[in-house]
Amino acid sequence: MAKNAAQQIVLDDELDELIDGLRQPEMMISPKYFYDERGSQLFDEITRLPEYYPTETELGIMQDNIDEIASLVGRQASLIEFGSGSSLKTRILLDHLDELAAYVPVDISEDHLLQSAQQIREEFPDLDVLPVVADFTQPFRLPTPRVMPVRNVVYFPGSTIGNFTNDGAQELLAVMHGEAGADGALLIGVDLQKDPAIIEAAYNDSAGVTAEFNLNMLRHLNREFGADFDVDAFTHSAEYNEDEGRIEIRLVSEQDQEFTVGSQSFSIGKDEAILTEYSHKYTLDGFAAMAETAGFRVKRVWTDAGRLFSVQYLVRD
Ligand code: SAH
Ligand code: AVI
Repeated sequence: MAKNAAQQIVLDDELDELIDGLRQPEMMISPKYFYDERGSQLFDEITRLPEYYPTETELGIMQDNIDEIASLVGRQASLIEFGSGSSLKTRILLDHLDELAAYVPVDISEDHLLQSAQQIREEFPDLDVLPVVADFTQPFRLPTPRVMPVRNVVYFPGSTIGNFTNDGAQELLAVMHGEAGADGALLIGVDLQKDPAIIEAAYNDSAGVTAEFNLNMLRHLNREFGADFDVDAFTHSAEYNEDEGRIEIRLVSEQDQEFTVGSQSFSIGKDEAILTEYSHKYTLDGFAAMAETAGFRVKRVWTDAGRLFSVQYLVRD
């Protein structure tokens, strides 16, 4: 389909950002490029893997504590979800929240978002579902619900916050602080530090789905940005960096090779890598300090018995 002028400007800006990342001392590509339609499907597959503990654990925490969560959110809130994907955990909220004013799922993966929103509309016919296709790291406009909300509650599950550097996470929390407004809140999933073996297994699954998810980014860039990556000449790597408390995901080049993105050429040597994702794991104190810098106070933390994951309710100071 032909791009309109506004879409072309976004693509040109993204191309500049991609090229800038590949010119860094360590080549890097933003994890937002994982999510074309196939990438969103692969992520859904990841959530069902036996090694990938975050989704099942977060779902359990939500189910165990939904009455308290619902009473904190209160009635007639507008629920604004950042990086909503398939809105899996959201259904627990939609089933229990009182007279929700609107559900606003925000995601960069357009087709996947619109399909998920349509499914939610069918399951919850009385709900005002207002999907927004946007990169939430850039300014975007929120739609106005039919009914005036009592408060805005931003929902950010999955520990997607961990995919940002600490500075990036703080900036994003500050944006959410703004979206929440005076009486609003942030309900957020935050993955916790634990035995590195458990974490490394989650990102090196035996079925190879995470490897496929990582490599699919190159297919996405080949299709959307005229890149010419040889996908078969890269392999997946995921290692836990204990000092930084994060998984670092890379695409490692199997040979000396060249590739182009847009009109720019790049060389990469055998065993050199492109960084594609961080996934930070937090301590409760470390996350609270970061949230406070963005103007939030941690009102309530729920965890599972093994303290693998947390769901937190943050209010504005
Ligand atoms: N919230 C879901 C999905 C998490 S996967 C869950 O907890 O299971 C991360 C989601 O964030 C994907 O759907 C992806 O498309 C979206 N995403 C990643 N970076 C984004 C960005 N910069 N702007 C908007 N959406 C983004
Ligand atoms: C979306 N995000 C929180 C996932 C994570 O665990 O960091 C993305 C992911 N990457 C590899 N596996 C899952």
